[in-house]
Order: sequence, then C-alpha cells, then structure tokens
Amino acid sequence: MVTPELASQLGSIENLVALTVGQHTAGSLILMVSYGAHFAFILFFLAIAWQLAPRYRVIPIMSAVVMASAGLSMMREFSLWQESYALVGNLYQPLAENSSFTNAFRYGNWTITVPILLTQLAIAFGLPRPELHKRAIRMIIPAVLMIWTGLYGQFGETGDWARLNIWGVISSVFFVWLIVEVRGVISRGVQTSPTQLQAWPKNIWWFFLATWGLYPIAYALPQLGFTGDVVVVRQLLFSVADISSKLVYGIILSRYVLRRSALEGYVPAAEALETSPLGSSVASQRGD
Ligand code: RET
Repeated sequence: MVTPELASQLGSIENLVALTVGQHTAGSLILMVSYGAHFAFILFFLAIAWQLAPRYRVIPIMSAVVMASAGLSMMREFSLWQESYALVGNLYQPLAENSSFTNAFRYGNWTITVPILLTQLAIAFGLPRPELHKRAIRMIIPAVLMIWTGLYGQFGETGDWARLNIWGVISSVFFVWLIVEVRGVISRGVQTSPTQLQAWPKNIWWFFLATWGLYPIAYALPQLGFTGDVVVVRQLLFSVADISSKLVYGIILSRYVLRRSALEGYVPAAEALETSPLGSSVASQRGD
C-alpha cells in the first residue's frame, strides 16, 4: 500500500495505479513503437544527407542525433515500464522489483533534443551566421527554462496540484516567450525562402504549435484522476508528440531543404526531386 507521503516521493502516477493486462500491453506497445521508430529513422536521416547542398546537410544529421538521443531515452522508459509492474492475479501492480516508473527522464532528454530542434529551424531558413547564433540562443534560453520549471513541477502530479499548476503556469510563460521567438524565426524563413517555398515556413509554424502544444496537455492530464486509462493515454500523447515533433518534423525540414538545394542550383537535389522517367511514361500512356 502506497502512503500519500511515499506517493509524493515517487512523483509519478504510474506508481500509484494497477493496470489491466490490456492497459499494460498498450503501454509497452506505445513505448516500443516510439523507440523503434526513432532508431530506424537514424538510418533514413543519415542516408538522405548527401542529396542536399553541403550547407543544409547538417539538418538531417542533427535529426539523426535527436533520433539516437530520444530513442535511447524511450528505450529506457520502456524497460522501466517492464521492470516496474508485476502481474498479481489478473492485474499489473506497480513497484515490482523495487523499481519505480518516472517520466522525469523525458524532461532531461528534452534538454538535449529541444535546443537541437530549434537550431535546425534557423539553419534550414538559411539565416546568415551572426543572426543564426543570436536567434538560436534567444530560442534556447526560454526553451530550457520551460523544460526545467516543468521538470520541477511534474513531481507534483501525484496529488500536489499547487506544485503542478504553479510551475506549469511558470513553464507556460516561458513557452509563450519561446513561441514569440519561433514566430520571429518563421517570419525570417518566409523572407529568405524562394517564392515557390514560401508556404513551407507558414505550415511549419502551425505544425510546431499543434505538436509542441501536446506536451502541456500530457503534463496536466493526471488531474483527471489516477486511473489506468489516464496513465496509458498520457504515454500515447507523449508518443504522438515525440514522433511528430522530432521525426515527422525532421522529414519536413529535410524535404524543405531538398527543394531549396535544388532551387539554389545543387544538381543532386534536383535529380532527387525529378519524377522518374518510368512514372512519366506511364502517365503519358494513360493520357494524363
Ligand atoms: C511542460 C510543462 C507544462 C507547461 C509546458 C510544458 C511544455 C513542454 C514542451 C515540450 C516540448 C518537447 C519537445 C521534445 C522533443 O524532443 C514542460 C510540459 C508549456 C513544449 C519538442
């Protein structure tokens, strides 16, 4: 039996709730698919770098680093999940083998991945070097403050709502500051993009808001109650947010700089974008 004092020390609702077999399996599946996807995409990002003009190659390489770092962190979350529950009767009970689950490692991992994701944006938009450094630092400062205040606050999720919400609000203030800085970089992206690509920064802006906005929802979720469904839905939210804000985002940025490379006259990029001769002959046979 977990006392309220122990619950607050354990700091994660996962340690307070028994899960059905279905919920436990769903959690394992979500975490495993996440780390599997991140690891697999290391290969994709490294392999496509050569198609890009040299100044943009660092974009997919940074995505590969993010994939490795996030993949390792999620693999650890997966093994913690496996270690922290024991099947007793027909329920998975927490705190098996003296092991407790925590999402706090995620926040530690974001400290590495988030600055990389933000810097990628400024590099993809081809900002001149002094401006690039200035803009990157101006995004990284509120981002790190957002993560660390959130890390401190999330230990309140086992029932200390004042801690969870006060630090959640402080963290959100840094998030708003970050959003303002990112908006500035997006506007520069619209200015520096070739005319054909000007919709890309605007779409990336909405994608950024929709995917990064999932994290505070996952943070606040334990207030809906300590139930197995909340535990599983939160892992699902983290997972959807992770795959979209890192992996899909990396693909989008790589496709954008591939087009930019081609428009800037880099031949391998133009060749990579060419419709295949077979495809066009099939199209002409069909008469379209
Ligand atoms: C916290 C605390 C509650 C308030 C807010 C938060 C925002 C977190 C965000 C995290 C983004 C993480 C990413 C990770 C990629 O590896 C810290 C949950 C606003 C936006 C993109």
